[in-house]
Amino acid sequence: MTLFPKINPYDMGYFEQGEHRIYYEQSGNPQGKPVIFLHGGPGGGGDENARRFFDPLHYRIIIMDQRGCGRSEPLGCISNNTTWDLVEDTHLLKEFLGIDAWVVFGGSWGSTLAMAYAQTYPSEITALILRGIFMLRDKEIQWFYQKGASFIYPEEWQRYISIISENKRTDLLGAYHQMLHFGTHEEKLTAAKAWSRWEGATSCLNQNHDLIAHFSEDKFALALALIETHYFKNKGFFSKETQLLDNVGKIRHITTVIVQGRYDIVCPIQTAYELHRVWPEANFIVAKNSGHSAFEDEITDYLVRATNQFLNKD
Ligand code: STX
Repeated sequence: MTLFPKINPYDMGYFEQGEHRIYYEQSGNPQGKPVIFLHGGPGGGGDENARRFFDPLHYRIIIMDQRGCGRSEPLGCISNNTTWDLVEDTHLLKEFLGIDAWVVFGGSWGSTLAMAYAQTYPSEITALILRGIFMLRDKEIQWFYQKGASFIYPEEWQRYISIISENKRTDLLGAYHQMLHFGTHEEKLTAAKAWSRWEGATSCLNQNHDLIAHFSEDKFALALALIETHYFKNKGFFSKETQLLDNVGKIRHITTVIVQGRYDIVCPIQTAYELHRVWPEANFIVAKNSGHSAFEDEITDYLVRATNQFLNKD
């Protein structure tokens, strides 16, 4: 299975929450089965390819750009921007659209948010499709931003650390956070591009130059880097780092597919495996020739199979 053809939304709009204007769109079939796409990062935003995981004849496809990113405004705004704000936005959007319950589809940070939302509002969800599991625990942040992934992409790592002075490299997240949130405009932009490139360069098993270029665009890089460092510095605003694992009991009855790349360098399979161990009811699929991205051919195939499969059940 491959992505569905490009389509345009039949409805686009904004809803306001305090200083935030949050973008949403609907495409596909207005009478179809509702699905919400939760994008990654946090701070990655949605784009036109997000629509393409769902059969537009049978799905009502809803995409929301989370606070501060994508087409939402103000871009990069981190005030009143926490996991729990995004959970409420997701819930409010569902109410606003007059939907009782929907399929929730999320990869990477989108999987984190999907689980946080599901554990808060389990009755609002008909099925879950999760990819590249991320639970924002210290060891996951350390692996990707401090030591681990560095051993696999040493040349990209060199670029990532090069903008941080040597005496600050024992805490790269802290140093980036400082530059991004308290630096000059120029420092912010330099830091944002280096931060974002690191993620773009490590997301696919075969380096994807279009993706790296996209991650390096000023606006995209700024939103991603500002919001990610804000969330990671605050440990995802979870009360305890095992919060999502500890609360699997609230969602284990929901039909769930987990798709995980064996060679995911951004969100290593260890995390998905730990989730699977406490949630054996979920269908755990390992894509054995893939990295992190939803656009890895094999991962796209499993994801589209899952969205098709859920059209036949209710
Ligand atoms: N961030 C993982 C994540 O959620 C640590 C993610 N990785 N890339 C993305 O999200 C985008 C492609 C959405 C930017």
